[in-house]
Amino acid sequence: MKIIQVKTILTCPNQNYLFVKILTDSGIYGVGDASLNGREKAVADLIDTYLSPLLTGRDPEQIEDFWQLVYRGSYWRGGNIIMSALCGIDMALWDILGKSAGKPLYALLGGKVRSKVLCYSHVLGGTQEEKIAQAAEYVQKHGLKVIRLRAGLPAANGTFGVTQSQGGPKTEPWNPEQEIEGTVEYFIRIREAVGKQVGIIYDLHERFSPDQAVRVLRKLEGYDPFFIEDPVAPDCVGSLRYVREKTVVPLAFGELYKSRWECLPAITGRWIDFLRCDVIRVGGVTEARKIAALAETYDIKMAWHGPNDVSPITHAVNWHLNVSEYNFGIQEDGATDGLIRQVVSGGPVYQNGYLVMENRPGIGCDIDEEAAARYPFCKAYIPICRQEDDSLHNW
Ligand code: GCO
Ligand code: MG
Repeated sequence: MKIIQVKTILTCPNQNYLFVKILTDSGIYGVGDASLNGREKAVADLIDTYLSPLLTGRDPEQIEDFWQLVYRGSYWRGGNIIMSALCGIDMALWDILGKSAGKPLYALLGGKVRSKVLCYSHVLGGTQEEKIAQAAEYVQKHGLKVIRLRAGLPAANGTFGVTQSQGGPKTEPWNPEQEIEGTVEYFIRIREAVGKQVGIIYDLHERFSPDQAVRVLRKLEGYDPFFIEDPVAPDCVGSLRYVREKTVVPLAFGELYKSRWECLPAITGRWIDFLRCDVIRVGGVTEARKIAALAETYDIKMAWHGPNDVSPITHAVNWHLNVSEYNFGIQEDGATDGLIRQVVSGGPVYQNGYLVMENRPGIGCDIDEEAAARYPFCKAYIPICRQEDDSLHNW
């Protein structure tokens, strides 16, 4: 079998996505997700200009060799643009392998060790009262066992991702002292509303400095968080260790890591309980399974990043990893309903606190190219944060 064409599909069904479709001379094709919120065109250009010519004529089964060719062979290793491009291709190659073997991706990864995937969803709401009502409804009506709260404005419509072309990034305010108080009060109110049995995750979204993060975490210790995500930013590697040493709250980290080497200090130092890498950011299935194996070696559970800004294709890949990896923890289930469902079919479905998926060869998703063309790319930025003195802060 030989690769005859590599297509990039850029589309904006309410939010920009970048897909890769690899066609072979056997008629089998594979699909992958290379979406990088706010920088989609840069990734598409890398694939179209540099990577597609390297793929044409190759045997699609040589997945590891292609991964190494892009990672090491370009000399300039890694980074978000390269790894996202690599991921779109890597996913599509695994999809082809599964389809040609007539097996779902999880079977290629060693087979199922569980039948369904525990998941959590985001409490969005508007006012605090609405959020509390929404959390209670998630649990009582929809059977969610774990819910997620978030520092700052929630990732609701238009706060990240796009509904229309933007001239520049939207600015959100950030006041750390108010946020420390607000975070703790909000967590306690949600705990009272949902009861003791429900897991509560709080994504602090890299917003706090190490000393502020410790203040928040210590105050939350008595309220049993399932885990606290990204209490600090990843730039200064030692900050996570500083926080870890001062609290007993379970910690999750990793959505901004771009390779297994970036994960290493947190894994080998046991600074975290859950590793939350994003399969697109780390270069696809090939790297994801190595990262999961490394984490398993150190008794750390996986909680793959699964926000609203990745497509059902990535949610499906997460699902295949989750059912086949021993050290599964939990899966983030960012909403993938809405217009994207017109473009991508397949992927996991929510069922009473878990994600389940039909048995199909490969990843199990397909792209409707005509539907994608109905929603053309729409330039947009991720928002930014500014403090009261106008200084820029992590969003
Ligand atoms: C999460 C993430 C996302 C990011 C988003 C940025 O935990 O789901 O923090 O909500 O903000 O992926 O594009
Ligand atoms: Mg997060």
